[in-house]
Amino acid sequence: MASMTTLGEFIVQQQHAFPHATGELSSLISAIRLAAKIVNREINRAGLSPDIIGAVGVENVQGEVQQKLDVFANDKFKAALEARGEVCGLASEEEEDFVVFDGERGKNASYVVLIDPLDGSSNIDVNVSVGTIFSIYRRITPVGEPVSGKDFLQPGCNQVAAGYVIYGSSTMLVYTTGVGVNGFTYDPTLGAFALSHPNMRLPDNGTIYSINEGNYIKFPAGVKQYIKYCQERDEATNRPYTSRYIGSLVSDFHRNLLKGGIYIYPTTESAPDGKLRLLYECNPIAFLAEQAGGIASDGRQRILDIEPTSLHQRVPFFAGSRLMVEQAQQFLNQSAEVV
Ligand code: P6P
Repeated sequence: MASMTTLGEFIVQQQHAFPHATGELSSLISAIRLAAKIVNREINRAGLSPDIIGAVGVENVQGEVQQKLDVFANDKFKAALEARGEVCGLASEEEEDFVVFDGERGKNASYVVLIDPLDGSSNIDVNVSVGTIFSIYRRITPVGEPVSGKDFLQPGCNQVAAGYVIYGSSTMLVYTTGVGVNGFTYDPTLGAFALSHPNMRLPDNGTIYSINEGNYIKFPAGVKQYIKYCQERDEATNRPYTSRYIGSLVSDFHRNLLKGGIYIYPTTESAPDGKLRLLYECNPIAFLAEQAGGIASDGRQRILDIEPTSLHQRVPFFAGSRLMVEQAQQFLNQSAEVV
C-alpha cells in the first residue's frame, strides 16, 4: 500500500516549510482535527439515539431552530479550541456575540477562529451530508489586551487558514494555509485523517450549476438569465449543464471543487442580502476556492475584499470554476445596466 501521510504528519511537514513558524497554527489545526473526530462520531450515531436527533426547541441568532447536533458541534469545537491555548476568541453561527477565551493561555494567544459548527444541519435527520466550516485570523489587537470586535471583522484576504469538514459517505477535512488546498479522508479503523487529495485544483470550467431553483421567481433578472443560459442547448459549450443542489453548502462546494461547477446563493426577494454568512461561510469557502484556482464573488466584487460590518452579516455568493462565475457575473452586470 502506498505510504500514507496522516494529517498530523502533514501539519508538521508544512510547519517545517515555514522556518519562522512557531507551531501555534499547527497546534490550532490539530485542535480542529480532534473536534472533527468527536463530532464525526456523534453524527454517525445520530439515528441511534433520540437525544441527538431533532431540534432542541430553541432558536439561534439566525432565528433558525437549532438541531441538537448544532449545539453539540459548537460546544466540542469551542472546547477543543479553548483547551489548546492558541486561540483568544471565537465567533460562531451558534453564538450571538463572539466568545473570549480569557484564561491564562487564551488571553496571550495570537489567533481568532470563526466557525459554522454544523452547516446544513437541517439535513441531518434525513441523512444528507453536512459540514463544519472554519476560518482563522491573527488577532488585530495586541496580545494581552482584551479581544475586540475588530479582531473578528477582518476582510477575508487576512485569513491565515480556512477549511471544512464534510461528514458525508466518508468524512474529509479539506483546508488551506495559503499554500494550496489539501484533502484528508478519515479512516475510522485508525482514528486518523490520511492525505487522500493532495494539492486540490478547482477546474477552470465545468458543467454543474448548483442553486435552489425553487426560488427562481424571487431571483434578480441576471440570475434568471444565467439559469436559462445553463439550460440552453449548445454543444460547443457542453450545455445544457447538469443541475445538482444538495442544500448543504459544504457538500455542494466540495463536489464542484472536485469536478468543476458553480454554486450560487443570490439575493432573493425574501433574502435581500442573500442567505449565507460572510464571516464563517463565504470567506473560508472563498479562500479555498481561490487557493484551488477558482473564484468567489458576491456577484460583483471579490468576497475576500469585502470589509465586514457585523458578525452575522449575509452576502450573495457565487463560487467555483473561474469561467462559470465570470459568465454568471456577466449576466448580472448586463441586467444591472438595463435601467
Ligand atoms: P436553501 C444550509 O442551511 C445553508 O446555509 C447552506 O448550507 C445551503 O447551501 C443553503 O443554506 C440552503 O439554503 O434556502 O436553498 O434551503
